[in-house]
Amino acid sequence: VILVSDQAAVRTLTLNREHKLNAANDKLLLTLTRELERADADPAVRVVVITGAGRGFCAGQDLGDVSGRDMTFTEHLNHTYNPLIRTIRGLSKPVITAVNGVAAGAGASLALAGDIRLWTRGANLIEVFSNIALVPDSGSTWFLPRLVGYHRAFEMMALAEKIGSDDALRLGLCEQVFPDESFRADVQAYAERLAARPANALKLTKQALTDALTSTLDQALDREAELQQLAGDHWEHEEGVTAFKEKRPAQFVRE
Ligand code: LHQ
Repeated sequence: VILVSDQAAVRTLTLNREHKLNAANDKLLLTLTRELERADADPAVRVVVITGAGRGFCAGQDLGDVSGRDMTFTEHLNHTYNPLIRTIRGLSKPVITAVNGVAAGAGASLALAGDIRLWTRGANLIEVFSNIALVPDSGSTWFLPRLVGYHRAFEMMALAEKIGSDDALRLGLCEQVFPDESFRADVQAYAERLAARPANALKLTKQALTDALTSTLDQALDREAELQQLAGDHWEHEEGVTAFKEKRPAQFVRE
């Protein structure tokens, strides 16, 4: 259900249930979470890409796989989706969601959960939950109002209309849009560019920004002062300053 491939320092995890637009079942969600943890622990990996096989990114919960299940909705979320989203947001390495096609329901939440969101021109996102009279889950209620504000988030959730890549870029739901034809290569090139950046500084930046999303300015200033010490004590910082003085590119990747 998850294809794992490495190229340069980039690990790509591909959701692989193409026939259902990569709709998620428990096995897919638990395997993806485990693979993210493995990537985090692997020193050869500096960036993780999550993408989908075929023409879809992820159509959310597999609706053919919910009837007769022995878990409540709450238990199901706590068992599968919530650990996945927590793992992405807590990963010490940048996670790119490479949205290659439709991202619906919990698949839309997954698309939004990346640190960097790269879309194909033809991709779209639907907060589809209200079509089946459910509440947006897997972090959508947290991510979306922070990106577009309460009112637009409510409208997207209430009407479940498709948001195309032009609107996604304008609304801040993605960082870059690439042509469909060259998408995989463009994502890989972008990921390698990110992989060359100082990994420790990026890890601490992710922590600082994540904490700041739910903190006061005072708390953010304290947190910056604390994390800056960790960044400043790391060899990456010395390398950056030395490279600047020597007028050469910094080398943040050490074998
Ligand atoms: C699918 C699915 C799918 C199964 C397409 N399941 N087969 C919920 C419940 C419980 C606990 C936890 O959390 C959640 C969270 C959620 O994610 S709720 C939201 C669940 N997702 C949906 O409601 C989305 C349903 N799908 C759609 O609305 C459309 O398929 C979209 C808009 C995603 C794509 O539309 P099209 O591009 O027109 O493709 P399609 O509808 O023709 O789908 C292609 C195939 O994929 C088709 O199968 P078939 O055998 O006819 O070719 C679909 O049945 C299948 N598929 N999504 N979620």
